[in-house]
Amino acid sequence: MSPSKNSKLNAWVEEVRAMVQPDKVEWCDGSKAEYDRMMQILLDAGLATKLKKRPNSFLFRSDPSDVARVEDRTYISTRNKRDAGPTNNWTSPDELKATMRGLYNGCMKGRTMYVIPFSMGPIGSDIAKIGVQLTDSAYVVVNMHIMTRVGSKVMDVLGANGDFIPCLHSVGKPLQAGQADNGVWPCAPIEKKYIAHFPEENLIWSYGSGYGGNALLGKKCLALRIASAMGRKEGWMAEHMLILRLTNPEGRRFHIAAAFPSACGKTNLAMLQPPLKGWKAECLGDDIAWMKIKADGRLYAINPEAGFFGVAPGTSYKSNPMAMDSIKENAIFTNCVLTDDGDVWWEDMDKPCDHGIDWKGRDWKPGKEVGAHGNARFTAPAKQCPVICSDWENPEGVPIDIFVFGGRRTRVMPLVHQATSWDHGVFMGATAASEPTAAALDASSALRRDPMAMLPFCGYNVGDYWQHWFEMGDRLGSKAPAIFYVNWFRKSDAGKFLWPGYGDNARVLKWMCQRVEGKVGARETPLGFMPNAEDLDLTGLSISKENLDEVLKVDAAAFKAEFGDLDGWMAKVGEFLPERMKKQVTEYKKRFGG
Ligand code: OXD
Ligand code: MN
Repeated sequence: MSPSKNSKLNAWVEEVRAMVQPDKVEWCDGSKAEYDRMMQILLDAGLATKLKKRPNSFLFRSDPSDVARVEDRTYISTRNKRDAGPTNNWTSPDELKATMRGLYNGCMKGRTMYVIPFSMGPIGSDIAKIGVQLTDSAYVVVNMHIMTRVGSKVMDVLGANGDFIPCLHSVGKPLQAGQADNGVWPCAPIEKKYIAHFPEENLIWSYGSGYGGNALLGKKCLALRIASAMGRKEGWMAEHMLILRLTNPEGRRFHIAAAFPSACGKTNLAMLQPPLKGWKAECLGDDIAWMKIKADGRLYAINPEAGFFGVAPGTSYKSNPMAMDSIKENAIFTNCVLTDDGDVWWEDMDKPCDHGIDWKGRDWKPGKEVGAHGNARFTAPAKQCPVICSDWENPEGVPIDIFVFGGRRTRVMPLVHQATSWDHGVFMGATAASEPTAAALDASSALRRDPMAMLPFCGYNVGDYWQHWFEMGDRLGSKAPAIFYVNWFRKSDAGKFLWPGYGDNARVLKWMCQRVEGKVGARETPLGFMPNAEDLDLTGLSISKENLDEVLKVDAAAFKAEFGDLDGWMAKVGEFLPERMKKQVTEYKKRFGG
């Protein structure tokens, strides 16, 4: 029996039930008892292992074919192809729905269909949105419990007539009578996986994967792809950004929202602890920011998520002690090593591991093959982070002072530069780039452009997205956040990092805050404003003058050599390129004298 009085919800659940034909339907209430019951189901199915060393924590191993987001199988399905734009896969809604209906037909046989009502954002906040996910995966239910706000309170807000975003998900592996998963991660083969978004009707259909962003539909699907398209229509922004509060010794607070592509240390920056006397940093979110202009004309951000779904390899007490402390208990691990004493391990954790079971379930010793998959993950409640900000659930959000963009570049791009205007900042975000691999030292190799770190997440035409950014700037006027671009990853010719990174990145953030206050110097360069060495607080840091000069240098010839790559990127957006972006490109080249 449905506990919901919402007729739209009840009708949709019934329509899906008739199509997917589950053995039963269960409505989730988000309680601890429910979480424990789901975990027991997963333990009984041989999919979860309880960790002896971490209270209430569990390890999962996925199928080796189901380990990451599947960008090639991800669609933005709009009536007109132009509305998905040049950076998204597109198929018409009629065609995609017909294909997917064929797959969904009877796909939950032998399984339970769970109905998960969830809120992205503090329940009842005027920036928050309600979603309802239907899924046949208990693994998804427990992860959604951590990553979103699930349960009865959401149903109260939804009431009889409230609106919600329907999110349909199936692992695509029906069971025959008497068949069980028996320790085998259920999913469908790659050519049957579809992660489909219908932004014109705020609808998500996902089929065939049980992993991360493909399956936890509140995150990338709802909070970025669908929300970005809603934000454009409704005049707000959904961005792939961490949110951080820095407080200076005088007690002034600065809120920073920063966008980096995956694997650029976003979670590390979100939880950074400054080595600077009197400065304090608190985390509000590590992946997504929803931002709205409020009555005072400023841009306010909330973190729509309730947990962290972080990349495990590389996370250590050295790189991110606050993340390590966040996952001491009540955490879910996926595709990590199981150690002999019943804990988890991954590459570049602080202490070595000499024996265990690897992510594929095989006996493992360090050697040629890694023990944890490169995209192994932890799921942990945000409230367990020791430096979570007291305002992280404030329904009003926090006023953003600073936007930061960046990418991973071993060459050319200096440590930091500041936009001279909003439009210039939009250009910086739009042209953000990483080198395709750490080894790509060849100047001719193409850059991977990742505009505002939204390449895989923008739910509409990227040209329209940039226009939306320009228009938000017009509305914000003098109250717009200052915009900066950083690169923590410069290396010497010998392959050594030139800048220490991690907590020392706070020195760069301090310069940004002081720029906002008008308290620190800068020099004007063709890239924008940049610090002189003496403008950065380097107290207690040992960095050679040579390295410092190198990371603060603008190598005009190297930038000019990349004009062709820039033109290629702009040509990709082609006819959809806003006039204001064309103007930025022209001005940028002119500043370099080219
Ligand atoms: C993520 C990603 O998982 O950006 O956050 O890929
Ligand atoms: Mn992300």
